Amino acid sequence: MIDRLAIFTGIPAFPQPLHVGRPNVVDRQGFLSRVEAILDSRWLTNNGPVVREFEHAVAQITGVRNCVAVCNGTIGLEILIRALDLSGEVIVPSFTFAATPGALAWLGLTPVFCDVDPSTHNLFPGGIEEHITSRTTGILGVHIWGRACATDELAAIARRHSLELIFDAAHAFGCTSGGVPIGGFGEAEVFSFHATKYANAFEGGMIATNNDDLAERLRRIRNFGFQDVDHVVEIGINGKMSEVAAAMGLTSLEHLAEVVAVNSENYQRYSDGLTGIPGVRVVTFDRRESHNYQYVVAEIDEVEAGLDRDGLMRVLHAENVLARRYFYPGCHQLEAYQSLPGRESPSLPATEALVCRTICFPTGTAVGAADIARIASIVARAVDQSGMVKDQLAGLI
Ligand code: T4K
Repeated sequence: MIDRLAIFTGIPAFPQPLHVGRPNVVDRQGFLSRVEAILDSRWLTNNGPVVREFEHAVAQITGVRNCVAVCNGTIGLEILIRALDLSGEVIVPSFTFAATPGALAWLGLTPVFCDVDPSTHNLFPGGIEEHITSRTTGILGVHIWGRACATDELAAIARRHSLELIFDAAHAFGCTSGGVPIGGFGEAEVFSFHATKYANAFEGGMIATNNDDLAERLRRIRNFGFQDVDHVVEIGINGKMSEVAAAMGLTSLEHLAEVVAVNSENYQRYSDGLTGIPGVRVVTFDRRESHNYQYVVAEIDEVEAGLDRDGLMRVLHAENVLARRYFYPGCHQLEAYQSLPGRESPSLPATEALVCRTICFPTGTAVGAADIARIASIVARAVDQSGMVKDQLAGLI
C-alpha cells in the first residue's frame, strides 16, 4: 500500500481494508448445525446426502435437469471439457479470469483468444468465425459479471460449424438471459461457488446440463472414472465436493434473497454516488433480467477523468479500499500463454482497451451504505483534483 495522498489528509481513512470478494457469511447457526449432523453421520464426502441435496437445490433454482457438484469451478470446466472429448482448439474470450483458458490448456488444448464486445464485455459473436479452423472443436463463452453472453448468436455459430458450445457461468448463478435462468444454455454450463461468489460453498462448483448421458459421464469422471465398485471404465479425476462444502452451499442458497437485496442496493448506491463524476461509468445491468449484482464494475476514461484507472486504483488502495482491476492484463497477454511454443500474442483491441479501464469495487454483505458513500467521495475528489493526484503519484515512483 502507498502512503495516503495529501489531498486526503485530514479525512478519516478506512481503518480496515475493504476487499473486493469479501465472502457473504450467512446463517452461521444453520451452517453449524448442518456440520454437526454431518459429523454425527460419519459420511464426510464421496457423493454424500448433503452434496446430493445441494445438487437438487441448484437444479430446482436453475430449472436444469442435471447438476453435478464438483470441488471448484475450474475442475468443473476441466471435467466438462474432458467429458465432451474436446480437443485441438477452443475459442474463448481473453477478457476473463485465468481459470477459463487454464482449464483448456491444462488438458493440452489450445485456447484461441477472441475479442469481446466492448458494450457487453462478453465474446463478440462477429469476431468468432475468423478464428475457426479445422482444429476447432468448441466455443467456451463466459458470462462476465453475470451478464449473459449472446447465447442465441453463439448457438447459431456453433451449429453452423458443428462445434460444442459450453459456458463458464462462474459469475452467473442466479442470473437470467431472456428471462431464462443461466445454467441450461449450450451443452452445459459451469457455476463457481467459491468463497468470493454471491453464493458460496467455501470452494465449489456445479456443472449444469440437460443432457442425461453427459451428466452420467461427468459423474463418472468426477469420481476417478468409476462406473461402479471395482470398475474404472475411463480415466477420471477426484473432482468431488465434500459434505461440509455442500452444507455451506445449501445454507447460502437459503439466504440468496437477502444477499441479492444487499448487492442490488449496494449497486444502486455506487451508481448514484459515481454517476456524474467525469470519466467514471458504472457498468449497467438490463433491469428486465435477474442479476446477482456480485460485481460492481466501472470503466474509467482517462481523458475525461484526468486520471487513468491505475492512478485511481492507487488512490483507493492508499485509502484502504482494495479495488481490483479484473481482468488485467487480458489472458492473451499472460506470461503463461506467451511462452507456449508457436503462440504469438494476437491483437484484441477491445479487450486491450477494457483491461486498462475496468475497476471492481468492494460489495456484498461486508460493505454498507456509509462505506460506499465514502468510496464515491474518494473517487470524486481524486477526479476533481486529478492534476494534483498525478503529481503526487509521480513523486512516489
Ligand atoms: N471462471 C471465471 C470467469 C472466474 O472468475 C473464476 C473464478 C473461475 C472460472 C474459477 O472458479 P473457481 O475454480 O474459483 O471456483 C478470485 C477467486 O478465487 C476466483 O474464484 C474468482 N473467479 C476470481 C474472479 O476472484 P483472486 O485471484 O482474485 O483471489 P484473491 O485471493 O485475490 O481473493 C479475492 C479477494 O477476495 C481479495 O480481495 C481477498 C478477498 N477474500 C478472498 C477469500 C478467498 C476474502 O476476503 N476472504 C476469502 O476467504 O481470485
